[in-house]
Amino acid sequence: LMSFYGVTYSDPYDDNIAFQAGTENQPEFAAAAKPFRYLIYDVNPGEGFNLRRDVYMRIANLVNNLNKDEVWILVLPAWKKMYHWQSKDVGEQTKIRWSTFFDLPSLNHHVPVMEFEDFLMSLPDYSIDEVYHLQRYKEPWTHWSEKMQIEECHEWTGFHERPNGSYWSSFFDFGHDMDITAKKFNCLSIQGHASFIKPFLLQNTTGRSVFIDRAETLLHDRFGNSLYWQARKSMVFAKHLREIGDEYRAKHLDSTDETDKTVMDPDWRKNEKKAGDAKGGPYLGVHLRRKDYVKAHKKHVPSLTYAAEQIENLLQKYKLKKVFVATDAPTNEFSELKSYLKKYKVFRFEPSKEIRMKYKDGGMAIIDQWIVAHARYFIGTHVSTFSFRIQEEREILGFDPETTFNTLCGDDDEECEQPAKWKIVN
Ligand code: GFB
Repeated sequence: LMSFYGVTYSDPYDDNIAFQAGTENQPEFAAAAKPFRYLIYDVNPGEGFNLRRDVYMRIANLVNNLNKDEVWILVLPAWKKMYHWQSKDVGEQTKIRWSTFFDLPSLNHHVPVMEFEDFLMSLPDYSIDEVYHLQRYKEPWTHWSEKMQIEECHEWTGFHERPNGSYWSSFFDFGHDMDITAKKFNCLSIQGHASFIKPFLLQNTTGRSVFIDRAETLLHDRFGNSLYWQARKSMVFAKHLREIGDEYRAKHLDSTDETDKTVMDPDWRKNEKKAGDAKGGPYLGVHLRRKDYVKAHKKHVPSLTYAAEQIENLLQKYKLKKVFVATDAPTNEFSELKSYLKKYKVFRFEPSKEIRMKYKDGGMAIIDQWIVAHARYFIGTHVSTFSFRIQEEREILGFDPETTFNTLCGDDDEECEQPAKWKIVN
């Protein structure tokens, strides 16, 4: 038996090791004398950083729900190189801990979480009990209903059966230098909300550690309700990244939390801002998504000249002299944009090599999001999840939705549909 926070857990394996490894992240959740279990998940390799943040919320709320019946710990999928993380001079982008990007104690206020690496260290012979690779049903649905069934695998899974019957996979790249396997592997066809899988996990699985692959297949239980926002609020950015962003705001944008009215309690559970509480710094914030979007979303992504025109209109409307641009644009495109806005001060976060080495492309994305989220007025890019996460951040900070849910228009897009206003529910 072991106990923490006054709760006693029976312990068939030695979990003390696990919790020593993640000492700052001990679960605060109560359930008497039950062995706890681990839910590990992964997402389709093709998905980007900001969709992955959305999948975290779905799984966190599944784990939140599971914890009403049993103690489950959410094992955080280590970050590895993605298509968009293209910097070659920042060292290897692999096996990155969540604490590089997010504040673990804050996540832990919502559900018990643990880094994959720490979980591994606690795992007897690096063997995960059960893996379910989620997949869509082959036949298209005419009438949507929730359903699930173990079926043959329809697609490549990345899991390979060994002669001894165990399954090998790369497990967030750790499997390349450690022999990590699963005892049991199945493909599970599923169509449903995240918590639809709860009875299956409670009744049909017996392993202590259960791995759900392609977790993006599961839908949000309830999009936009209070639990959704609790999960979102718990994803507080790591302090070291917020500090870099705050320093930049103060130095270049005359922006501090006191003057902008964006002072937040360090405990997210105490923040219940109302729309309009935040004023924002004296600058316009733009998320200008370029690279693959220029071609992939031709109709909705403006040319640089038209982007500059829209930016200038907003600067005049809001009587601002400075604009901060979060963008994945190459240097020449950014210089071109600047050349169209000579009357104004145009900023972009330009990190030192040291900072880039330390926090990689993911960290730079977060610093950009943090700075741009504090602007007096924000305008983003059509259907970019990068822009969506900024909009949510501004809802949490207490901005008026009118200053948040805006997107740039494409050159020939007369309709220029604006994003839905997903307002915070505290
Ligand atoms: O986050 P993400 O999935 O957003 O992908 P989308 C964009 C990635 O590009 C980020 C970089 O994770 C960053 O690495 N990036 C984009 C930026 N904008 C910025 C920026 O302003 N600042 C910095 N520092 N980095 C998805 C794609 O992109 O769109 C999917 O991931 C797919 O593959 C989908 O193409 C349609 O939602 O914009």
